[in-house]
Amino acid sequence: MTNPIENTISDAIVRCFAEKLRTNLTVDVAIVGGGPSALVAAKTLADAGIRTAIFERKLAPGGGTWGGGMLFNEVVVQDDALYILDEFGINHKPIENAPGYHSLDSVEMASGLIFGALKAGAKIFNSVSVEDIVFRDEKVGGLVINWTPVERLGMHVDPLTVLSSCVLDGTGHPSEIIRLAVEKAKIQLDTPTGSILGERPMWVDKGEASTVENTREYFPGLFACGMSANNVMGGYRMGPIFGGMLMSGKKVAKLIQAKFGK
Ligand code: 48F
Repeated sequence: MTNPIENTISDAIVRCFAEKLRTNLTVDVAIVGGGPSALVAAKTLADAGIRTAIFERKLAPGGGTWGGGMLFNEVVVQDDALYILDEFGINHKPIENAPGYHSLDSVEMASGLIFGALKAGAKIFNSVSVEDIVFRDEKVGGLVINWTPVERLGMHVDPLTVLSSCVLDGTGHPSEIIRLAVEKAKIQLDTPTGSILGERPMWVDKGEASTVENTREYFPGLFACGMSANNVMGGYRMGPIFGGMLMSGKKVAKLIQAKFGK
């Protein structure tokens, strides 16, 4: 009997997904969270030939990009970061009364960053939550993952693991992975207290600058970018301006590339 189409579709989906996950159970860089900084990092790393996978809790990657400012779906980017939007082919226009600043459609930015990262060869696993890290011989060695619905429903289901040479925390404001590393692996971070300093309130230009400054390796093999990095180092928040996030993604990718000699 020939296989009915219903079955062929299901078979293809199961086989293709299993192959995608299986070939990404060991990667060079495992990124947690698919916000703007992580997506820029993923494209830059993949362009350099570094095997990169993003694990994103939500169904739609893009993090805090989609909603613009208070659901007005426009965001702002500064001159310095325009070249990154151009690399992704994302449109922008100057703001008349604010020299050096540009506005763009937040939906185009989110979808453009996702598409660019995928096209460069990074893989994205959505609806996957990272619930722990692999920590062997005092080294961060990968991620512990589970389906988001399992996490949300509190189901008692054991996770799977992904091994990687580097882990990048792109989880935004809560710095979830660095927090896990501090609380469960008891690691000393490369910060003044050895722990997470915590985000400070809004101060736009300071926050933008500190997001890039605070983007770095906090423990061998464990990096943070975007708002996660800012939270770890006690930087200021900045709201719907995204140049710092994009430049943070570029910076962390370059730091990781240097580790791989690429
Ligand atoms: O917060 P988020 O957008 O990351 P970002 O690159 O950008 C911050 C800005 O969007 C905005 C801002 C700009 O001025 O302040 O907030 O720092 O995205 C973080 C992503 O990580 C996912 C989360 O669902 C979101 O999409 N995430 C967080 N924790 C986990 C996770 C986890 N444990 N496992 C998987 N994904």
